[in-house]
Parts: sequence; C-alpha cells; structure tokens
Amino acid sequence: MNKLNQVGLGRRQFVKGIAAAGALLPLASFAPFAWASDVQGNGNPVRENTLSGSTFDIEIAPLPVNFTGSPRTATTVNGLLPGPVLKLKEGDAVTIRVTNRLEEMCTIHWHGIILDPEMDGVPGISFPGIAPGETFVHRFTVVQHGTYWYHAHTLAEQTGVYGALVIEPRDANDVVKVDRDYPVVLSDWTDENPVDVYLNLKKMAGYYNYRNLTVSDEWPITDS
Ligand SMILES: [Cu+2]
Repeated sequence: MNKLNQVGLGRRQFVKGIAAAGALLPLASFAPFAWASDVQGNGNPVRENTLSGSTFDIEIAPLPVNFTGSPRTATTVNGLLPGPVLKLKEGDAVTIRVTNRLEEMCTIHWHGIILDPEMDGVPGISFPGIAPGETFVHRFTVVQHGTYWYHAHTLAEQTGVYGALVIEPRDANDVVKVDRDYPVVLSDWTDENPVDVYLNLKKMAGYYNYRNLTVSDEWPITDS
C-alpha cells in the first residue's frame, strides 16, 4: 500500500499510485482504486487531500489516467480522484468557489445538505450550470452535521468528480471522541464512455450486475 502514500507528491505520481492499485486487483473491466490515507509515510498530513475551514477553492479539471492499460481522461477535483475531503463546521457561513476547467458544463451538488436551491448545484433547476472557464460561488450557512458527499450533477461524476463532505457538530457534546476520523469513499472506474454507461443503465438498471439477480429480476414489476 506504500504506493498509495504518494498521494501528496503531486498529480502525476498520485495517478501512477492509484493506477498501480488498480492493477493489483483487476476485476472485469472495472479497476478498483482509492487513496487510502491522508497521511504520508512520514506522518505529515497531505495538504491537498483534506480541506477545512469556511472558504474553499475547488477546481474541476481533466486529467489523463491509465488504470487498465488504455489511456483515458478522468475528471478530478483539485487534482484528486476521489476529490478532497471537505471539512465544514455546523453554524459556519461557508463560501465554496467552484471553477470549471473542463470543456463542457459541470456543477457540484452538495448531497443531502440543507441550503437554498440556488446554491444546490443542480443544473436546470436554479442555474444553468458552470460553463467552461467559469467560477460559481456557493454561499450557505451550515445547519446540520454528519458525513455526506458531494458530486458532479453531470456525467463528470462517473469519471471522478465526487468526494466526502464532513460536517463537525457545533455542540461539543455531539462530537464523538475518537483519536482520528477516516472517511472512506468506495468507488470504481470503468473505461467505458460515461454516456454509454448512463444509457445502458437507463435501458436496464441491472446492466452491470453480472452475478446477482435483483428482486425485480425475480419478480418483474409491470405497469399494467
Ligand atoms: Cu446527490
């Protein structure tokens, strides 16, 4: 797992590290990967991987990757895949500036977070999305605590735009006493075009469910 600790050494080495992790455990056309730790071998925290405070600068950008032997383009948040852990505090007024460096529209949706619809990051509801090269400033007051996630509300989600969102309670009595908190994000990678994945799942929800039947396969639900 040492290779995974290269996460702090820069984009290229980081991606080599996760590609190596994928190569260790090949699984059909999907390659599992993760950055497993936000601590380098020397014990120093890696700065890119956890961001905390009340002001955040988030950049969505393409990154060439090669998880399976075929070059592909991932979409990353601040150069990381999964994106950095964002640590917020309940009661804080936060500002999250999201800049889109992709060639198509993108957004980040704050999943499960209570906020004004204008700040929700869902294109087509409250705003048209973030155009290439533009920055959208999300401002909201955090009124809850817990562990959540954020993700692109476009197909860039499939190629890497997601990460953990951890909100510390305002009330110290609500803080669970632990030595260290480790959010875990489980995800996988496919070389397939996200549009094809989306269309396949639209056609048949169990399209990628290679081994197991689901309840609806056993008892098909009809509209009649
Ligand atoms: Cu969501």
